[in-house]
Amino acid sequence: MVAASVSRATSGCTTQQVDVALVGAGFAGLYLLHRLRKDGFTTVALEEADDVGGTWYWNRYPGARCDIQTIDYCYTFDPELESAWNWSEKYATQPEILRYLGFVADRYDLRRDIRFCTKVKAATWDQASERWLITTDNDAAVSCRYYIMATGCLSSPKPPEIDGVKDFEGEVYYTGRWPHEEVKFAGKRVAVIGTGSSGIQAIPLIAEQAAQLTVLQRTPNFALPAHNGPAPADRVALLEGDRAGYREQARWSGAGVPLQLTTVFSWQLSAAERLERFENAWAAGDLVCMLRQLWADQGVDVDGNALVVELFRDKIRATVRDPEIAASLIPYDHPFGAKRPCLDTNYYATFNRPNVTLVNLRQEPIKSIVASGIETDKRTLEVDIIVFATGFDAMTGAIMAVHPIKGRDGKSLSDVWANGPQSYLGLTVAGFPNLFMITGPGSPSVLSNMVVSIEQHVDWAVNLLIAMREAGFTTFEATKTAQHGWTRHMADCSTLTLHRLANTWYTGANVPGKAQGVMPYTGGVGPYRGICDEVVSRGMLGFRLTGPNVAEQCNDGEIVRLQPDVRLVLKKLEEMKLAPVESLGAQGARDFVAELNADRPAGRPVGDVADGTLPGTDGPLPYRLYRPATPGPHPIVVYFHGGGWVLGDQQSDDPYCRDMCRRSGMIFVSIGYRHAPEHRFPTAAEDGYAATRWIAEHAAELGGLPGSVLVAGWSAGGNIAAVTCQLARDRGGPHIAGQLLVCPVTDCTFDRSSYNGYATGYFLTRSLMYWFWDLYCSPADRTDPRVSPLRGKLGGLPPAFVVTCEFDPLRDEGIAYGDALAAAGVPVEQLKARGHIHTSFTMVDVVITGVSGRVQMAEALRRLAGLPPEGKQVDGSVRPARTAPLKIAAAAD
Ligand code: N01
Repeated sequence: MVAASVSRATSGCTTQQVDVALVGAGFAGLYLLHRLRKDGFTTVALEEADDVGGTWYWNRYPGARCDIQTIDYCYTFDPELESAWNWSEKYATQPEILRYLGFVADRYDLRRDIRFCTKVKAATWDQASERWLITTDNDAAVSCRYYIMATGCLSSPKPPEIDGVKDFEGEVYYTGRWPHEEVKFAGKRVAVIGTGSSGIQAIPLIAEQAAQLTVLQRTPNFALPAHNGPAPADRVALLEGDRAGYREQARWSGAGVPLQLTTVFSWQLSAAERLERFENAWAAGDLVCMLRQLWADQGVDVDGNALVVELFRDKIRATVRDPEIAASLIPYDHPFGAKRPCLDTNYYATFNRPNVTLVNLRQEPIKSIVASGIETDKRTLEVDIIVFATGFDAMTGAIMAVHPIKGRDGKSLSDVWANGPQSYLGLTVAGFPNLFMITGPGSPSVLSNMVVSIEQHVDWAVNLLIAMREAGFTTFEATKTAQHGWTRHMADCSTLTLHRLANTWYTGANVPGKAQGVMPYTGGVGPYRGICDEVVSRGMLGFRLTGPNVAEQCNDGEIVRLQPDVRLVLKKLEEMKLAPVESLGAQGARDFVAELNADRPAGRPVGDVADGTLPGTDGPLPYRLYRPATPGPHPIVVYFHGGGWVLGDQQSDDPYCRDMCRRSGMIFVSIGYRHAPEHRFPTAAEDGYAATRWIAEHAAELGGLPGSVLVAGWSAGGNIAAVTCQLARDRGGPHIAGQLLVCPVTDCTFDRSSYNGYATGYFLTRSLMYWFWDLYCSPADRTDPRVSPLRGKLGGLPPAFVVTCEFDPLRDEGIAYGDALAAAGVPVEQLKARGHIHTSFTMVDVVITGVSGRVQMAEALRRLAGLPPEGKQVDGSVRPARTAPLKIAAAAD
């Protein structure tokens, strides 16, 4: 290890010289200091407080506890440390956690490198020396090669934004800066402002002591009982049975706790089964369990979430005796989990106490604090003590608001982040070389078990520093391309969850004037870890590395270009190491697809599903009809499934047909056209045309609007839909009002760039397409427009909506068809789906990011059918708004 040294800076002050300076001595700072010292870096930690603990040093308010079970909320880097410490409770109190952190500091002799009572005043990058200069309010400045912010996500309390606090003559306390001395509430009239996690933990205990407690609530929150006590025996047994396995599972989980996500959807469960699941989670007293184990759609779909919300409301009504107070405590404005839910002990029951009053600030806002108490616009509440539990300037507050950080060319981080934080991996920022943030904005951080995320960040950052040292590099910096890509990936991830639907500190909405956007990474702890590892395995993708005696290295690029859920699907498939479909033979491939379909999530309910047959050219063809729940008659969409003219049947795109039927409000009739190799070209095309004609002629009998139909299809089905339009035009009908072509096959040329660029690795492969073509169509027939519609005459065809996916071999021929239709004067809209693959839109409820594409497809079908947009009646009036319990669903629509 290189000893830290002290030098004279130009100003004449002594400057401490170290390899690494870090700020903060909480969970992150302590582990960082330990790792850096162990790996031979001279290090100093700067800490404003007079002892270790970070958030657990400052948040000493009554009732403060962790809300992730303590056996999970602790360090795991050293098995000996794990066996040297025993937690006394399922959720440890603040004093116990603080003792633990003190114990860790002593065990690894960390205090000697921590400068306590030292606040950083400024951090400035000096390009010439390639070092950071850190000035402090206490003693020497620090010159370091690397600067690491381990300042926590919730450590900068937000001002209460209420006038007159200074005029108050009583005592004022802030939960985030609680005094070390005991606060005596006995006999006092106390007001608590704020009902987030801090307020909800403190209120029951203050109520037990105070003469009178007034709770001032602006927004009600979801809270579930902690049921504290000893750690649950089953969890302990799991941990003790295989400690390493348990910890590893947490590291690769969604939230940093080894709990499996449920795969059952709400519509697969009866109301009684849903209630049972909810009651089990309620009894478990575990936030992660309640957030992830009820049903698979609870965190991604507003309707699935509304079912949880309703069960919460019942619990509150059952606990709080006064129905008016209960009504005020019921959350109404956000999906469950979109805002951080709370873990409580007797919170709701506290409002049954005679000495507790709830003031609903939505009905009587605070005007100001006055000498005797709090003035609302209805009255003055006279109190002796005011407790502000009003929260934090989260995620960015402690990084940019606390002290100026100036990077390359003197640019300040506050300016760079003026419109919201941008980072690469939530760890680094372009323009700020050699700066790390531990659990910064852009990483899973507050959406995870913080300790698991902290350990991952610390290990990743220190491992990079070691690798750089070995290779002779002295600076690292994220590139703008990489950072831009990460910002886009963050936005893609946030469309997967419901966080964007709530005004919370996750989005910066709690701080007036703060730029808004979902700040934590919502893609999950395990996927995030995988991405960080991939950055390394791809040669530090997105980083520029320099050193005095080595050539600069920069593998520029974006680490994730696929949609997040598509990426996970592909990873899963890769892990399954499946044989290529084309190697299975036609029947083997059909069996395989049937097996895959049997495992997929069930499709959503629609009004009615009916199977039938219709007369084809050589005998009956089966079909499946999906009818909306709304009263008919409805326009009919004739649908052709995908499967390369070889695989699938009228049921094989069942979830897609159900989804589109629900979203468009139209009847979908999926056709069981005949397949190759038994029935080669042009059977599928001719079956498609015959079925369309018959359905158009029998529309009224099927419950449809007579006159015309629409056609739609995916992949080879898109090919049949396109061909059907050409045949209908040339053979005198039926009238087709519009065509929806999703990733269609349109041509027999295989040399377009997408065929080559995405030949393998994106589900549909080039060799599978070759196989399909060979089975369906001889080379001599391939230029026939009945299989290569791009080569046909395109004028006079129905208006089209053409969907293509970025990572699909068929992308370019789909775009070519859309362009050619437009050139021929056909009205065309194209949806080019970024980050998607060939199967994205039919993997309903697996590829959640496909929703917006399907919404656009449904809207397009309605336009093509001459229907008003969803939500508007035919007469132009808007459908009545949904009633209160479905408010969330309405917001998400
Ligand atoms: O802060 P919050 P917190 N006038 O922002 C209200 C973690 N934590 O300290 O929702 C009136 O959640 C505000 O109202 P509104 C945990 O991650 C963990 O409680 O903005 N009211 C809200 O009710 C948590 O989520 C534990 O309308 C005002 C409250 O104050 C995070 O820290 C324990 C107001 C603030 O709630 C933050 O929790 C504690 C105003 N001017 C905290 N300004 C554990 O158990 C704000 N409010 C581990």
